[in-house]
Amino acid sequence: KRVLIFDSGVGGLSVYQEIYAQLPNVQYVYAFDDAGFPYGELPETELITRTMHIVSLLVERHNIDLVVIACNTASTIVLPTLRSRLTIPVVGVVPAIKPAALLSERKAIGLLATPATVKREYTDQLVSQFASDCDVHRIGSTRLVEMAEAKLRGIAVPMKELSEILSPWQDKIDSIVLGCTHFPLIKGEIADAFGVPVNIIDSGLAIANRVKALLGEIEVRRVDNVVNLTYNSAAVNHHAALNQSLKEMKLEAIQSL
Ligand code: DGN
Repeated sequence: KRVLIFDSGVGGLSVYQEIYAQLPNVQYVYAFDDAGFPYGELPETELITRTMHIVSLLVERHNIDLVVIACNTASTIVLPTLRSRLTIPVVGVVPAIKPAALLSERKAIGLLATPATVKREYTDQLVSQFASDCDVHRIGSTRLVEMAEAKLRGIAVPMKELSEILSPWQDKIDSIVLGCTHFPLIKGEIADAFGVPVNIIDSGLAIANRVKALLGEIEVRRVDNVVNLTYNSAAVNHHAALNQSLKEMKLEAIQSL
């Protein structure tokens, strides 16, 4: 069985790791649109067009059985269109507002995501459906996405800057939702920068469980070699540190579309 995992950058690797931990024998194609990065700042129409184009092309080219849109920014807007266009299951990643609201004792949670995700109507719906009894504070930050990207290229997270970004939440919340797939990659740094104990919740495990359940229902089509690739990745190809990080995650071959 073949699973395509797609994001604008390396964020989807946090989701890939969770899925791989549960399903090590599945073949994975990891693709990221580094030419369109960062998605958190793209107009919605462009985001939809890019995602549709890249995902449809890769599904066909690599005989994909299931797609994971490992990006909250894209999932909160393209899933209906993508599902109507593709015949295979499409799993999306959206902010884990519901578990956070259930876990929060103070009924005060913080949503950390991209500038686009914090403003999405879909996010408002999640909040009113699952966290109507909570104060929900939102921070939309592209800097954090850049920090996660840089970390995988061997650059340490600037802790002072991270603390400043999180400082409006000091004493206000007891749970943080990582509503961007890049952020689990810097979860430890986020916890340290926050300074006081806080629940940190992401969607990775729930997504892995969903993929596992769906794959059980899919008939095996064929088995051959593992293919991994990146989209439009000229810059990435030359990045030794990132290549090393990918290698540690058992993603070896990198090629451009
Ligand atoms: N990793 C993506 C997400 O979960 O929203 C967004 C990253 C980006 O392109 N800004």
